[in-house]
Amino acid sequence: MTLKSEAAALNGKPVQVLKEDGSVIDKRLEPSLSSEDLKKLYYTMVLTRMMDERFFKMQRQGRIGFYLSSTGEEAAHIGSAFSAEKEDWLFLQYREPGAALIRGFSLFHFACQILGNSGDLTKGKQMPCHYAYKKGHLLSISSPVGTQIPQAVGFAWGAKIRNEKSAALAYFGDGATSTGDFHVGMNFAGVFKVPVVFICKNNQLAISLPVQKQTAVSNIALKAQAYGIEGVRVDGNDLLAVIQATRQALQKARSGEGATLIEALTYRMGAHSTSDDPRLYGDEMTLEEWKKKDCILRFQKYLEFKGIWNPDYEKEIQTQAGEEISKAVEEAEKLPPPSYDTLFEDVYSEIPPQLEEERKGVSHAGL
Ligand SMILES: Cc1ncc(C[n+]2csc(CCOP(=O)(O)OP(=O)(O)O)c2C)c(N)n1
Repeated sequence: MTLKSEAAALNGKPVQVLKEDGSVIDKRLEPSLSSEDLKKLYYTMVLTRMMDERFFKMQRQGRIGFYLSSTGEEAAHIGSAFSAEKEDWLFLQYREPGAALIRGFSLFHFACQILGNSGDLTKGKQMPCHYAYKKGHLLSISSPVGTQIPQAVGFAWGAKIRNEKSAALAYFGDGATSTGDFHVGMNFAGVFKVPVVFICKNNQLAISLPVQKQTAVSNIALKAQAYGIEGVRVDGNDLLAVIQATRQALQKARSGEGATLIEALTYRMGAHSTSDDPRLYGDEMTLEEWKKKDCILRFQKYLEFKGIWNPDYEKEIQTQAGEEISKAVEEAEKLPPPSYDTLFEDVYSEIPPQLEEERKGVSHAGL
C-alpha cells in the first residue's frame, strides 16, 4: 500500500504510520525493517541527540567555534538517509549529522571537521557542520540557503542522461522553499522528470522567522503541485512514515517517474545554532507541546511494543553512545591544525600564478 500523497497535501494532515503512543496505525504502511535495522536507527538517533548536547557544551567551553544542532529533527533526516541506496547521493543542508553517520561518516571525522584540524577531510576550509564525505556520497555542504537544491537536480539529471540507477536526495528547511534556488530546482525536476527526492524538513523556523511569516501557503507539500510533481506531507517525527515516504519516492525516481517533494513536519527543539538565543523569540508553550511529540520517544515506544526497548537497553545505548563521542573527541583534539600549504590544495586543479607566488611566500616564511 502506498501513502496517499495528494489528499494528505491538500488537507494538510501529515501522514502517520505510528501513533504518538508508538502503536502502528495501519499495518500495511509499516515499512519492513529487521531488528538489526531498528536497533541501528535507534542508536543513530540517540547518538545524534547526544552529540548535539556534547558539541553545544564544547562550544560554550570555547573548545569549538560553532555548532548546529538537529534536536527534535532526527527522524526526518535519519529515516530518509537510511532509505537511500549506496549508489544514491545526498545533498545535505547543515542540520543532518545523523544522515552523515548513516552514510558511514565517522564520529572522529565529524569531530575533526568541527575543529577544522588536520584530521578534517575538508582541511579546515569549511564552516563547522559543513561536512563532506565522498565515499558515503555526501556532497560538500554549501552555506547559502537552498544552494543544494539545484545541485541535486543537476546531479540527478546527469544520472538520468547516463542511464544510471542513482537518485539524489536534496535536504533543506522550510525557509529554503522561499528561495530562487527552490523554484529553479523544482521547476527543472518537474520538466525533465529527474530522479530526485526533495526532503523539506519543515521545522517551522528559519532562524527566528516562523514559517507562517515567510510563505503564504498553508503547507509546503502543496508547493509541489505548481511544478507538476508529487507532494507528500508526512509527520516528520514519525520515523516509520519518513522511511515509508522516502522508499516510495526513491522507487518512483528510479523507475523514471520523476521527482517527489516530501515535507517532513517537525519542530526545531533547540537553538538555530550556537550563535542564536531562541529565548528572544521562541514560544515556550509550543516547545513544550512538541517535546511531547519527540521522535525518539515515539520510536522508543514502538520498539518497546516490539520487545526491543527496555530501560536497561536504554542505559546500555546511552553509555555506548557517550563513550563513542568521548573517544572521537579525545582523538580529534589531539590533532594539530592543518598545515599552511593545505590552503593551496583542493581548489584549483592547476594553481594560478598569483597563488603560486603566495604559496612560495608561505613556504619561505617557514609556515
Ligand atoms: C542565501 C542566504 N541567506 C541567508 C542566510 C543566513 N541563514 C542561514 S540559515 C538560515 C535559515 C534557514 O532556514 P531553513 O531553510 O528553514 O532551515 P533551518 O535552519 O530551519 O533548518 C538563514 C536565513 C544564508 N546562509 N544564505
